[in-house]
Amino acid sequence: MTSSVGRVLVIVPTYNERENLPIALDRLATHVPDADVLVVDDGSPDGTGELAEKIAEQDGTRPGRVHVLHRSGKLGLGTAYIAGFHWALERSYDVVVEMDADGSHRAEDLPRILDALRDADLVLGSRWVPGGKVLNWPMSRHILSRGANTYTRIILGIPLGDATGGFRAYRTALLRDLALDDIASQGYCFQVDMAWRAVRQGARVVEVPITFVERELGTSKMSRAIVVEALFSVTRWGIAERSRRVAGAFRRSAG
Ligand SMILES: Nc1nc2c(ncn2[C@@H]2O[C@H](COP(=O)(O)OP(=O)(O)OP(=O)(O)O)[C@@H](O)[C@H]2O)c(=O)[nH]1
Ligand SMILES: [Mg+2]
Repeated sequence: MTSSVGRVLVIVPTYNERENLPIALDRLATHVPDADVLVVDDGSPDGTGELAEKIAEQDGTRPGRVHVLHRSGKLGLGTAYIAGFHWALERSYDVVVEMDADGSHRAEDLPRILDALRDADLVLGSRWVPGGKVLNWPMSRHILSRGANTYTRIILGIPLGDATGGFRAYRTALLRDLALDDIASQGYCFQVDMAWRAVRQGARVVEVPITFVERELGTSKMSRAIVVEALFSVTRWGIAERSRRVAGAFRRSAG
């Protein structure tokens, strides 16, 4: 439960991850035994939520390690994380980690991410910094992810290699400062939105290289709608930011 950065909660959102969840929870127990885990399941038709309950009850590693939050149906990744953030804040965790259940985010990379949080408020597990890797992706996914991150970096003017990635750790003190209930973004857009809010808040954001492994079991929930949402929102935020800067420059030269 406690590490050098304090009490850690790993939030694992799930929708139909029955085959993957037990493996992910085992790997977390091996590599970060002190971290608690909150599975946020959206009424998965394949019974992931019930399986998570069973694991939470029978987990022999440490009583109270695994918790489960059930929601009524598929309400989206962004709101699953926001519900998990509130759960963590109500229980006074010091650190919250976002992690997929599908094996793409490796628990063995988490100790390095948590170490980096000693001098940061937000640590991004990054595929697109030196040392970062992606295994088993077709060229089309490489192009999409790298293109999305280059576009985000240019249009928002933020120096981040991987603002769309979903393996990251926040100090809960930072989460308390971000207006969580204003966030409507989902999918990739949710990740960019959170990073962008953190940067504007003046938070210390650090990137640590990770090895991202494409899922082997279950099915992806990524959709064209998620990519289109991200493209539109990032463009809108970029235009709003530029307008703010231009208006600021005018005010300064007039005053
Ligand atoms: N609770 C909840 N979890 C979700 C929802 N959508 C996706 N997830 C989970 O979020 C994590 C990431 O989803 P993926 O389907 O792997 O999406 P992705 O990683 O963007 O796409 P791939 O790279 O194709 O795997 C997985 O653990 C999913 O089960 C949702 O609406 N609610
Ligand atoms: Mg995935």
